[in-house]
Amino acid sequence: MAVQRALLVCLAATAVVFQLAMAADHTVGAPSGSWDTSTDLQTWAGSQSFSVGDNLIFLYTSNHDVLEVTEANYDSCSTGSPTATHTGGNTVVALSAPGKRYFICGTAGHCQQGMKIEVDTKASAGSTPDVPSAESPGSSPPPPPASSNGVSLKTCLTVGFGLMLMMLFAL
Ligand SMILES: [Cu+2]
Repeated sequence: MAVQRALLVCLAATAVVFQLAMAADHTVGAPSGSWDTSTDLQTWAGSQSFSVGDNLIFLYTSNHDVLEVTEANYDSCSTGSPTATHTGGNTVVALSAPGKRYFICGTAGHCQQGMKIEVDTKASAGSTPDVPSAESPGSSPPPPPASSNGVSLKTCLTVGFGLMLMMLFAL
């Protein structure tokens, strides 16, 4: 019936909002290190699980920078033709798509000393791109639901969040 369907749509919309709010920030090298030559950055990167929607945060001093490079230039520590260059000590890279990305420091010798990370971003846990869906192919959240029923999105999210809390307590 219509009310149940509206509740389900509200729950789904809330789940999307909740998932966006859950996006994680990964500060490179943290908590014990940073984007520098003394941190074991490969071990750090291997300890992380990166998901679409997460952010990669580089904090570094002025003798470093952040170059995004191709896999070949990552392997060879070639700083000549980066696909992106970041400076300034506080660089936030949005991991907006699944796949591998490669970052090295452009200061002479630093990549060879280990200032390089490979980041393998997975599709976010809640998204199942292969499942046929009535929604549009884009990654846009569901349309504001139930407006025809006179229910606002805010009410919908409130109800959806309440339902999620009830489900949590029921476990
Ligand atoms: Cu460096």
